[in-house]
Amino acid sequence: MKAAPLKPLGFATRAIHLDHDPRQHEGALVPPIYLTSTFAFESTEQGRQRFAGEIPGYIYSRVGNPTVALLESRLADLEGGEAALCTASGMGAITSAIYSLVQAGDEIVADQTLYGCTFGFFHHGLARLGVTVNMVDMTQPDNISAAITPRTRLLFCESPTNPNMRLIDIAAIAAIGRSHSIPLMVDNTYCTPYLQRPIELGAQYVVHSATKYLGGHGDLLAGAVVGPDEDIQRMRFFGIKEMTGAVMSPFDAFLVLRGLKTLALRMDRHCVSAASLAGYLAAHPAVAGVAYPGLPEFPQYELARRQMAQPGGMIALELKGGFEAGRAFMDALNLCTRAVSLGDAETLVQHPASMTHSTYTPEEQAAHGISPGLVRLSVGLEDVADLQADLDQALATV
Ligand code: 3LM
Repeated sequence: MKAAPLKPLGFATRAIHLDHDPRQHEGALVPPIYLTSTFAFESTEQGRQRFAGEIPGYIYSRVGNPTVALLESRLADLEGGEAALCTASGMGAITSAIYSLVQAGDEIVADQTLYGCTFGFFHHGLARLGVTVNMVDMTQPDNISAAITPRTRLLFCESPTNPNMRLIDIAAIAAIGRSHSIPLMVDNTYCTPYLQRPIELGAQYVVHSATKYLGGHGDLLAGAVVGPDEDIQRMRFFGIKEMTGAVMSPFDAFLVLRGLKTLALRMDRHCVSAASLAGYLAAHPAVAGVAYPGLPEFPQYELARRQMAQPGGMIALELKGGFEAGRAFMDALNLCTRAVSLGDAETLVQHPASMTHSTYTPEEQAAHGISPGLVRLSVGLEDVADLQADLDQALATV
């Protein structure tokens, strides 16, 4: 299920066409959904050979399915990796991948700010299995070398980080990892391969919550891992098949394939609208601070320009009145929807300290840079004038 890059073709073209030839499917423009759990063998010997890996062919949808395989080949290609594994959710991707790479006694060095359930998995789940995760501020690459020990098996980060928009210099971190023969895994959910390609920057693995921009319509849960073929096969045949069972449904694969067709268009619009709203918010007297990588005053603006094709659709903001003002602002919004998740057509607003990052204790939030007053905005695809009007009337109430 390796990707076959159609290299001279552009990103959007490959996201729409790669590896689907209607002539092989009765002329069907849209790839069919193979909604089947199992696959018939022509003979007992053929079944044995497929199980033994002596011949290619599908066996059972927990280890492979043609609709899911098409999505895997597109995601591998778009991320510039050898192969991909699709999973039931982003957490399914992160757990299935990491269970395949570490064992009791091993260590991981991760950035200090992670999506709440990734933090929970690292801090609580892996700890129970005897795997230690050392969390450091990866915006200072020197911290990584100091945290690496002979037991370190993996470096892990998001960039931008959820929810506070810190950027990690992926190329710099990957180079440190390489000098110790330790691979880097990057959660690329916030950017998608349209805005940032960590493997081209030196990372070994990319993980995604495809629930977000890749799906793009808030109607599914899905995830993916991209990386070297050999490792992806281990994640498939051990991580998913024997550990998590976090397999993607063929129907969800169909929905993500549909989402990919408009990924480039949608990301362009998310970015333009977010840039406009970030500028508006930064100038508003009720706003204490805005973290958006496209603002010239963003502390890592230069890194954003180097590493990301565009600054993305996510904004973190803090109001002058702190937590209480943030709550009043969120409650006053009419068009923007109060909901967790991100990357949908609808603009979503949420309060990380009490929602997505409530897996951190208040003390951990303080130590990991998640401020109690932070409000997160996932800028959607609505008319930006309508969004600004909604933000404006809500800010006027605080
Ligand atoms: C959220 N995030 O609102 P799923 N990696 C990143 C993520 O943001 C997420 C995952 C992995 C949110 C979900 S919070 C209850 C809702 C950077 C999810 C996990 O398993 O597909 O949800 O992905 O920030």
